[in-house]
Formats: sequence, structure tokens, C-alpha cells
Amino acid sequence: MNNSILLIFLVSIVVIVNGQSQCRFAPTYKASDLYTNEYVAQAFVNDVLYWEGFFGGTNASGINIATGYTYDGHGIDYTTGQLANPLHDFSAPSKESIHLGVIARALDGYSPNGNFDILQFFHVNVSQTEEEKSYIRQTDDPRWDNMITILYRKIQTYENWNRTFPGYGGFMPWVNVNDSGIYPIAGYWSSNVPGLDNGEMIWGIYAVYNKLYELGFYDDLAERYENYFKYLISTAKLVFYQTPGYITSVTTIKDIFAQPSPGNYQNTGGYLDDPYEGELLTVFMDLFCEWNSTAERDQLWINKRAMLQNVQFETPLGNLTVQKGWWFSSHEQWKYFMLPYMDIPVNYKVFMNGEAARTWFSHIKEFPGLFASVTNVSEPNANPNYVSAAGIQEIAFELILTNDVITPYAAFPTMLANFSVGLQWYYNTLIGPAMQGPYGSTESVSIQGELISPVLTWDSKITGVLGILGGISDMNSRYLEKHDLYDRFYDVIDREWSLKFPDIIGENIPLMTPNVQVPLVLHDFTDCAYESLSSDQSNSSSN
Ligand SMILES: *[C@@H]1O[C@H](CO)[C@@H](O)[C@H](O)[C@H]1NC(C)=O
Ligand SMILES: *[C@@H]1O[C@H](CO)[C@@H](O)[C@H](O)[C@H]1NC(C)=O
Ligand SMILES: *[C@@H]1O[C@H](CO)[C@@H](O)[C@H](O)[C@H]1NC(C)=O
Ligand SMILES: *[C@@H]1O[C@H](CO)[C@@H](O)[C@H](O)[C@H]1NC(C)=O
Ligand SMILES: *[C@@H]1O[C@H](CO)[C@@H](O)[C@H](O)[C@H]1NC(C)=O
Ligand SMILES: *[C@@H]1O[C@H](CO)[C@@H](O)[C@H](O)[C@H]1NC(C)=O
Ligand SMILES: *[C@@H]1O[C@H](CO)[C@@H](O)[C@H](O)[C@H]1NC(C)=O
Ligand SMILES: *[C@@H]1O[C@H](CO)[C@@H](O)[C@H](O)[C@H]1NC(C)=O
Ligand SMILES: CC(=O)N[C@H]1CO[C@H](CO)[C@@H](O)[C@@H]1O
Repeated sequence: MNNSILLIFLVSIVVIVNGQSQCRFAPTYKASDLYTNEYVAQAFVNDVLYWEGFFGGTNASGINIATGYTYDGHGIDYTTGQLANPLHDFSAPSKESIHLGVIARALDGYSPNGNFDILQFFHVNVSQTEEEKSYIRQTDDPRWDNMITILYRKIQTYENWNRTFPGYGGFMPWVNVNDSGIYPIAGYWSSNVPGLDNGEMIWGIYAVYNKLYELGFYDDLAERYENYFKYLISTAKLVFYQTPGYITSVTTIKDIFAQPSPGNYQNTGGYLDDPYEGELLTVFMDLFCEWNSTAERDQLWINKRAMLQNVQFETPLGNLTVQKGWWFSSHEQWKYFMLPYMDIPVNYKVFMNGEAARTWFSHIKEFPGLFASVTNVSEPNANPNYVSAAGIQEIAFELILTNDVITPYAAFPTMLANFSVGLQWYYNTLIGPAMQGPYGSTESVSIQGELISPVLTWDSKITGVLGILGGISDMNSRYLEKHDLYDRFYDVIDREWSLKFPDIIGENIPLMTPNVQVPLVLHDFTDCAYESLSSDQSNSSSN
């Protein structure tokens, strides 16, 4: 692509920017319009991107602007909705994976789910240093420049991390984030590194660097992300592999300041053998690391087979064959953001059935939303606990502790499966009391409408955004094909899922939409209360 084409491309994006809405925008839309009118859905999504952009782009909310690295999140005031202590001054590669995912989608300028103004997420201005001005190409869209500036700062932060703490082999644990960079959180993570989160981040890096090369005029930046990716390939087996065919879920590092070498790593945390988001690291290692034989490589998958299980979920229209969940929390479907699992028919059918089950479960039980691991609701001035065990008991390995708390992001896999149905669940959660504030959506709400979780996090907010944007699996699919790795991915997933799912029933059972709303018991935030608009502005459906 040459410069003038980029210019036209950016200008066309600027033209569709709409007038800014109020932060409590959900009530200005009707659920039925979102479903039937793509322009309404588009306006709604652009509002989501704009308001979530305050979280993703404002220093000391979702990002440390000096380093371009994410902060896990921030507390908010229960009454006003404004930021309130504490800042979660820490993060993990899982948050990076989501940030990189949204960036990749914005670089691409396209979403499989609709014609959205993706750059709205980057509307908060980043002020460039004089030095940055000298090497960062300026465009006529400040939002694009904001995003590119963040990308430069982020890769610098990764490189500094790798230089300062070489023992991690470029992988990252939970870290503290400040203006100088990232540092292992004192205690456990200052000598341990998790596999799962890094597997998530890797695919964000892959999409970003390949897209940058495709654009053609950020080759310096692309090369730095590519080098980082290649470095992770070179250390992955040292850090995470245990013969025969095991990937560790947490590795203990003897000396985090030493160069990577075999004696520096010890498996202490069991194996990453789940068929959920942990699989992202398995796929990465299978495709990119060096293996002596196909048998050695295939052993990675054989070791994971036990947890890939076929169960049935009952609906009034008949049974659905689904993959058994850990909790069946939406979080478990993270890999569908990143990789083209849905290209493989057997996996696609199982995934679609799973999302049908997710929607039927809430529909039948008259829950106003969907379920995922999330920060619990709390009384004002109390400290909410994190509830991992949220999901669907009937099709889960583990005990579910609550179906009292819903979160917007639980709709992300449903949005990946069927955008218009998923968006309605997302909307139905957002429309709950105090579920929108000056920094976008709130973490969670009780189904009784009495309590919220006064917190903002990447996990609960921006996974929803990436779901709305359709994830990045189509992009990574393209790049895997380009690198001749797609067929191996396809064949392995086809083989493993075919083995466990020889017969799939319920394929014709539709996904369901919400049939109840959260009671409006709690008041909206005082700084984000719904204001009725004059008729020509409201429910922005007529454009
Ligand atoms: C960003 O926020 C952090 C945390 O509050 C603060 O230490 C830092 O000085 C801020 N940086 C900028 C550039 O405002
Ligand atoms: C960001 O900068 C642009 C260009 O200077 C300006 O038009 C826009 O209003 C700024 N945005 C904000 C939120 O200040
Ligand atoms: C960031 O944290 C590190 C590690 O605690 C510390 O050495 C450094 O001085 C901090 N930087 C700033 C700007 O606070
Ligand atoms: C990471 O650090 C290692 C060892 O210090 C170095 O050899 C390598 O080039 C670095 N990689 C990147 C991508 O910065
Ligand atoms: C694969 O090759 C490496 C290096 O030659 C060797 O150390 C390792 O034992 C081999 N693995 C298997 C499973 O044969
Ligand atoms: C439907 O699924 C339930 C729950 O697994 C099971 O008990 C029942 O036998 C299944 N019914 C049919 C017709 O397969
Ligand atoms: C979530 O928080 C509420 C309100 O504090 C409490 O009643 C409930 O027991 C908590 N649920 C879980 C699963 O911890
Ligand atoms: C989404 O689900 C609805 C309801 O089952 C169905 O009518 C629609 O065709 C589906 N859309 C797609 C793209 O599959
Ligand atoms: C002016 C107008 O029609 N506003 C409607 C927009 O949608 C919400 C939610 O359905 C209604 O409550 C408003 O009355």
C-alpha cells in the first residue's frame, strides 16, 4: 500500500466519525433495532469503542502511557462512576493480548462484524516527545498516530524487560507497571512465569507484526515485534517444555538475571493440558518450535486428550453436543479470539453448540445475562472478591459457586459465534443499572440489580470490545497460511475434535436472546445518568 492509499483510507474513516454520545448511551438504543438494523448496531458499536477508549487510552486507568503497557484496571466510585482508588498498578500478558488484539484490528481497519470506526478506541491523545516526532510518521488522523505511538512504546517496554530480566526468556509474569517499565511482582512472580497468559499474548504479537508488514511503511516497528516473537520461539522449549510432550503451566526460574539455559528452569506448577485458552501456547510451540519428529510433536496433543470431553446440554428443542467446560465460563473461549478454530467444521459445530447452550441456559432460567469468571459485586466501600467459579454447572467439570453475577464480556464468545445474538446479550448487561460510566462499561452487576462491582478491568471490558470486533482469528489465519503453517493447525484440530466428537447433535437448534432485564434497583452513576435526548438525536437509527 502506498502513502496516498493510506491517506484515502484514513480520510474515509474520519468521515464516518459520529457526533459524540453520552456515556450512558445504551438506553438510547432499542434491542430490537440492534438486531434488525445494521446501522443502529454500527452506531452502538462506535459508542462502545469511544467510551471504552477512555479506559484503554487514559494514563493510569487501563494503560501506563509512558510505557504503552496495560494496567490490569482501576477501582471506580460507587456513586459517581469516576476513577477511585485503587489503580491496579500491575498487569499480565493476558491484558497485553487483548490490547494487541484491538490494535491489530484497528491496523487492519476492518471487522468481520460490521463497518465500525475502530480507531475510536484510540481517541485519547498521546503527546509525543520531540524524539518520537522525528521518527513516527504523522498522518492526518491523530487517533492513528496515538495508536502507533503506543505500539512503539510498548515494544520498547518489552525489549527493556527482556534486557533487564533475561531469565524469563522474553516471557512475562504478573508485573508491576510504572513510567520506567515493568517489573516482576514481588514474591511468587519474581521467580515464576505462567504459560497460559503468554500463549494469549503471543498471538496478539503475531497479528500485529504481520499486519504492520502488510501496511508496508512501519517495517522498523514490524521488525521489532517480529524479533520479539522469534525470540519467544527460541526460548519457549527451554522455559516451558518437558519431554515427552508436556508444556508446563508455571515454570520456576532459578535466576531471573541469567541468560536462558537448561539448568535455569524447573517445572513446579503442573501441566498446561486444558483444551481451553491454555491451548494457545501449545499451538504456538507445535507450529513454531523445532521438533525431532512428528511423533514428538503429536505427543503434545495426545497429552491433552483427557480433558477434551463430549457432553450433552438439554434444551426444550432437544440436546446439544458440547465440549465440557471447566466452569463453562466465557473466559475459557479466549482461543477463539486468536486462532481460526472455526475454520474446522467439527470444531465450529461444537463451538456453535456451546454458545447455543450458553444462551439457552440463561434464557431458560431467565437470567438477564451470561456468565464468566469476574470480580464479584460488592456493597459500596467493600472490597469485592474475584469469582472464578461462574458458568454452567450442567456442563462443567468444577463446582459453580454463583449464577447471581453477570458481566458484559461473558457475551464475547457468543458474539464471535453469532454477532447479532451476542450483541443483544452484551447490550442487555450494559443496560443494567450503573453498568455504564465515564470510562465505559462496569465490571459486573447482580441479576437482582442491587449491586455492582465498582471496578474496571481489561478482562471484563475489552474482551467484550474484541468480541464485538470479531477477534483476530481471520488475520492470524491469513498469516499462518502465508507461513505454510495453516495446514498443520487445521489437521491437528480436525483430528483431535473428530476423535471426541464423532456425532454432533443439535446443530439446528438456534441461539437464544435475552428474555428479561436486570431490575433497575440501583441508581445510575451520578456522572453518567441517562439524559433523554431530543427525538432527532435519539436511538440514532435513522441515518
Ligand atoms: C501515569 O500514571 C502513573 C500512575 O498514576 C503516574 O505515576 C505517571 O506519572 C503518569 N504518567 C504520565 C505521563 O502522566
Ligand atoms: C486530539 O488531538 C486532535 C488533533 O490535535 C484534536 O482535534 C482532538 O480534539 C484531540 N482530542 C482530545 C480528546 O483532546
Ligand atoms: C518503577 O518500579 C521500579 C521497581 O520497583 C523502581 O526501581 C523504579 O524506580 C520505578 N520507577 C518509577 C518512575 O517510579
Ligand atoms: C532478549 O535478550 C536476549 C539475551 O539477553 C538477547 O540475546 C535477545 O536478542 C533479546 N531479544 C529481544 C527480542 O530483545
Ligand atoms: C530431540 O532432539 C534433542 C536434541 O538433539 C534431544 O536432546 C532430545 O532428547 C530429542 N527428543 C526426543 C524425544 O528424542
Ligand atoms: C440429553 O442429555 C441429557 C443430559 O446429558 C441426558 O440425560 C439425556 O439422556 C439426553 N437425551 C437424549 C435423547 O440423548
Ligand atoms: C459475592 O458478593 C456478594 C455480596 O458481597 C456475596 O453475598 C456473595 O456471597 C459473593 N459470592 C461469591 C461467590 O463469593
Ligand atoms: C444468528 O442466530 C439467529 C438466531 O438463531 C439466526 O436467525 C441467524 O441466522 C444467525 N446468524 C448467523 C450469521 O448465523
Ligand atoms: C426518543 C426515543 O425513542 N427514545 C427511546 C430510545 O430507546 C430507549 C430504550 O429502548 C427508550 O427508553 C427511549 O424512549
